[in-house]
Amino acid sequence: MTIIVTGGAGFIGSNFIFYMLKAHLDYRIVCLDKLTYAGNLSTLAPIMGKADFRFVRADICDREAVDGLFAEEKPDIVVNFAAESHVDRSIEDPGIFLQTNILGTQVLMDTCRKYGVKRFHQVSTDEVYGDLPLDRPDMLFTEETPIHTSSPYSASKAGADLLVMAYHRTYGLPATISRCSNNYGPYQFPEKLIPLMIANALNDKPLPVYGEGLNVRDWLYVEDHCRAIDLILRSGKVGEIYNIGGHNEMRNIDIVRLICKELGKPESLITHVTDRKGHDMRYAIDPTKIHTELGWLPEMRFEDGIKKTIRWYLDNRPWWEKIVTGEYQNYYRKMYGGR
Ligand code: NAD
Ligand code: TDX
Repeated sequence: MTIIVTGGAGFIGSNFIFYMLKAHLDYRIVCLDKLTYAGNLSTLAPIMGKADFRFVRADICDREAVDGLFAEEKPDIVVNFAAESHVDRSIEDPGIFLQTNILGTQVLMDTCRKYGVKRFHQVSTDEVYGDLPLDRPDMLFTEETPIHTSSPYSASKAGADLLVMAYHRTYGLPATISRCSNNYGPYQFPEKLIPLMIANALNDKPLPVYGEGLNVRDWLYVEDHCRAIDLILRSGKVGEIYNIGGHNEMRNIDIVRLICKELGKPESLITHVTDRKGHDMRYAIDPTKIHTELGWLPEMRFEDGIKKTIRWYLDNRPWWEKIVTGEYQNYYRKMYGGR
């Protein structure tokens, strides 16, 4: 079994590769990644040179490179994690989001058709459903919730999802889609809420909470997400969409306070800054379908997962310090300077 994993040098993709190599000793994984600012080859260092793993640097939008790799590897399955993934960056510069997230997905699917790939899995997000009101805890996103996007990022992911379903219906592409809630865990790039707050707190820097910090996200430990995708690949039905989430809604401000507490840092580091444009209020996934049809349930409790994640950032300082002392400083100044 050969699986091409795109975007495998990023946060969830790398965790997925580690998970799959451990769970299936007879699988071969080929990682295709462009190594944008978010891709990090050092993450994959422990498996580089292993017989069941290969890394190839390429852009999913590069038809020739993608075709060449498929011709060589004849993959059974393609799992597409490759994406521009940060909402704030999409607000600053949407173009690359449309390019990679939509057109890159098209290139992958065209190539899957050409080589008769048995499964194309698109890793999507709950953000395609838009947001939910804070005062309606009974409302959750199901697979039937209409697409209703807020940011260029979520619109680009929704565009890709629509294209995947169109390729399935028109060409019979054996495709599946998963839409997961916010992930946290090791190897997450410190532009996202949890690792950014951990890194800033450890450096005694201000903790920039957008607006009042009352926005709610539904957090899932990254390994639970990886296990769900593995299950969809093995038992999911083609043409189907599966929501993934663990009923773990938290307000941003409460997450930041918890990080302060765990690290023994004062809450006076918390600084309320100008809100994100078009900021989604609340995400909450109804995972009934994947639970009843595939038997998936999250295994990591948030109380344990957040401690484990903080411990990982404490134990792996060189991994994120190399990032935050580089080009990231320009990004940080641009996004947060005078905000
Ligand atoms: P990430 O930004 O950490 O990693 C993205 C990876 O894709 C990087 O390694 C980058 O180099 C690579 N990449 C970007 N453009 C590429 C291109 N044109 N060709 C090849 N590789 C390219 O992202 P992540 O948080 O790991 O998210 C992975 C996927 O999961 C994305 O599709 C995202 O939309 C989705 N998702 C993320 C979350 C979350 O909470 N992080 C939740 C739900 C869904
Ligand atoms: O500095 C910050 N301050 C802050 O208050 C940052 C970076 C974020 N926030 C807020 C904005 C959100 O309400 O925290 C919340 C989480 O923000 P992000 O980590 O940027 O995640 P989000 O916008 O929710 O999107 C994430 O989940 C869905 C991923 O980045 C997406 O790739 C995924 O699809």
